[in-house]
Amino acid sequence: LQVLEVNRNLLIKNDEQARRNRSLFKSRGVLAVNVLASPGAGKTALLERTLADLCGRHPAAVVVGDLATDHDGRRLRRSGAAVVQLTTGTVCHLEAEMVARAVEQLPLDGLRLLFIENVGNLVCPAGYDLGEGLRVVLLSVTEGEDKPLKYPKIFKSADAVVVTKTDLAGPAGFDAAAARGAIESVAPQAEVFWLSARTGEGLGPWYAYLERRLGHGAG
Ligand SMILES: Nc1nc2c(ncn2[C@@H]2O[C@H](COP(=O)(O)OP(=O)(O)O)[C@@H](O)[C@H]2O)c(=O)[nH]1
Ligand SMILES: [Mg+2]
Repeated sequence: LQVLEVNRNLLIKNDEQARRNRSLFKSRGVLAVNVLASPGAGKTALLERTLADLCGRHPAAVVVGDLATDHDGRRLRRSGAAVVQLTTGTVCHLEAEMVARAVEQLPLDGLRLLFIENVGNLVCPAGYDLGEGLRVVLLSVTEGEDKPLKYPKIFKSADAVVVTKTDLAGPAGFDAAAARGAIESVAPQAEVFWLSARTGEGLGPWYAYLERRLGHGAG
């Protein structure tokens, strides 16, 4: 019972900080995009590609969370975007407070897009609002088409679901119809994109979506 209370209080505190983050992003006209997926689903690869293609038109920055190492931060910095790497130690998700501290390190003037690469997993990050304007959940074809059914909470919270690594669908024996059905049944609210950060297939609709959301007033 004690533990439940602690968790509940932590989540209430997180929600309060998330509200502050959200109003900061809104007042600055920044679209914050929380990117969630299991380890290796292709979060960093998609962000590298997205930054390379959009950064020139829409100034962007990244906050990236991992348990350990600055590998992803260094990969993402090659795009020229400002990047803050958070290492969480044993914490399996990012919290609104961590994002607030990271954002203090970023130049917000003129910024339009803030990508937040969450710690890789489909469980812990689901309950933590970061104050984002868009929540994007990735599903790679190599994970299997049933993951939305097995991890419904995170998919139910998604504004968009991005099926990644479509270039590997054949070798992986990925059943696209089953995946479509699983996403539709668990996350009917989500816009769905199919793409490969490797070949570039399907990136156009993903970029158009981000630009549409930027146009709707960020935050
Ligand atoms: N074939 C293929 N490999 C990809 C694609 N996206 C990512 N990968 C590979 O998948 C592995 C994990 O990618 P990464 O972006 O680090 O995943 P993250 O852990 O979700 O950030 C790396 O070896 C990437 O090169 C893709 O679209 N196609
Ligand atoms: Mg990564």
